[in-house]
Amino acid sequence: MALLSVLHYPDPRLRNVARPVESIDDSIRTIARDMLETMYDEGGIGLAAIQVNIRQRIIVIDLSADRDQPLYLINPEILHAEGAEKMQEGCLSVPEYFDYVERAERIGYRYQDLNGETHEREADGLLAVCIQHEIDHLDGKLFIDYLSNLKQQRLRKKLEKQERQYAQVL
Ligand code: GNR
Ligand code: NI
Repeated sequence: MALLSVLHYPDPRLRNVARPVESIDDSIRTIARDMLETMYDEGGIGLAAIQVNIRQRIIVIDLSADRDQPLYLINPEILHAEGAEKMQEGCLSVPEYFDYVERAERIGYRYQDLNGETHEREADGLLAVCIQHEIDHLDGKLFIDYLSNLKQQRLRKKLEKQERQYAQVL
């Protein structure tokens, strides 16, 4: 097992689009387990491969308090989406920033598990929001893309300044 390093906005690599996983083999299972370990280490509830600079359609999620109910979603797709709700979101790639985003309230989704079996499921609440947030990452999108231009500009300036200060102390 290994910890991976998480890219931070405005890193342009977060804009890459991930390609479908063609064969779910040991190398994919290793990536998925390393992603889960990284997500637990960083205290997140989800992580998409693009965030660790891997351009493949792999997502891990765990909403449980005990951090013992991992979901591995390979090649996830939204089949249908209904309703709308606003929820406060955060992102491991946008540290220390939280804001409200409107997303579909209920979704149907399809994915493959680590054995290559295909599943179709329904989700609502936080799981539905999280799956939409993670699939956006695989398409090079971030939750802050939904905010006003003014908010995005302020945030970019703040994080660029933080990165500069961090670079100085290294
Ligand atoms: O840890 C996370 N929390 C979260 C809260 C509300 C909506 C989405 C998320 S996902 C985020 C982890 C992350 O950045 N995944 O890409
Ligand atoms: Ni995120």
